[in-house]
Amino acid sequence: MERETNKQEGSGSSVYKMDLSSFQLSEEQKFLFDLKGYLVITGVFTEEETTAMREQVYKLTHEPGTLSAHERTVPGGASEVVLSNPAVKAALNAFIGPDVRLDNQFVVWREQGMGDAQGPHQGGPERNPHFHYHVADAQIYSALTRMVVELNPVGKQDGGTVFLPGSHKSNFRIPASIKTKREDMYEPYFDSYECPAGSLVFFSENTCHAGPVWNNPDHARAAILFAFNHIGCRWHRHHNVAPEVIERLGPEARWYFRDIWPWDNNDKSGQFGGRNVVQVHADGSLTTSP
Ligand SMILES: O=C(O)CCC(=O)C(=O)O
Repeated sequence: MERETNKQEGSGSSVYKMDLSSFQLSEEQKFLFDLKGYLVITGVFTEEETTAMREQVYKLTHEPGTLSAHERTVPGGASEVVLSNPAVKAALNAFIGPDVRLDNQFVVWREQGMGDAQGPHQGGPERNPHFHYHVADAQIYSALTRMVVELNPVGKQDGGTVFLPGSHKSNFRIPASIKTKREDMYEPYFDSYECPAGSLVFFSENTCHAGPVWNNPDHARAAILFAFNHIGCRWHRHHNVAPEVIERLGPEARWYFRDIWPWDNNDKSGQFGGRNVVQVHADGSLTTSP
């Protein structure tokens, strides 16, 4: 955090400066995300962080009353670490650019036999260009990008999310013969992944994907699914994060909840350089999008 560089003299307040540069994705990781429309990054969170988040997701789905108000939705409580993780920030910077916001979150706890009711969705030129997948000047603009935090191990055929690789930029609509919900979600078209607990899976929402029925009898699929977008764009009507949760977040996590605009024409004083920021006051309180 580099508050000093943006300090406003005499105001006792400073502008929080988000640092997205502490880690960089490799050339191979960016290439694979662009090629296939999804990317798995294994072993991102420590065992301690993963266990705490798994417990939070269990309580959220089974006994929410046992959680304090500030942890009753993600990313409050144990899951706040996700938004400051260097790999998360590096990937969002690589896939959306430096002006990111959190668009939506939900959690899943799927025992054997439970699965997403939806069949394969998205992929191909189905959406308005503002929400589609683009690359310009070596920057990916993936617009609505989903990030899954897997909190239990996932085996190849366990029922992690499956993807139709390359479909985020296919030029034709996906034929119904491929897109139809099927018994076997894996063969021959869809890719699945395996990963240890504490891993991340990123995908463009334009990549045709599905959440198949969970098959593993030994443990549930426990996951947090975030969606991110550019600061000027919103897809979901609700981010589903409780106000009491946002109120308790530190400046780094609060940054993802800036209002939905990239430029302020009325910032005549130039106090914030026209930018959409988080202000940190002398007493530690925060103002989002002042
Ligand atoms: O549940 C899953 O694994 C997939 C989630 C999904 O379909 C989505 O984020 O649109």
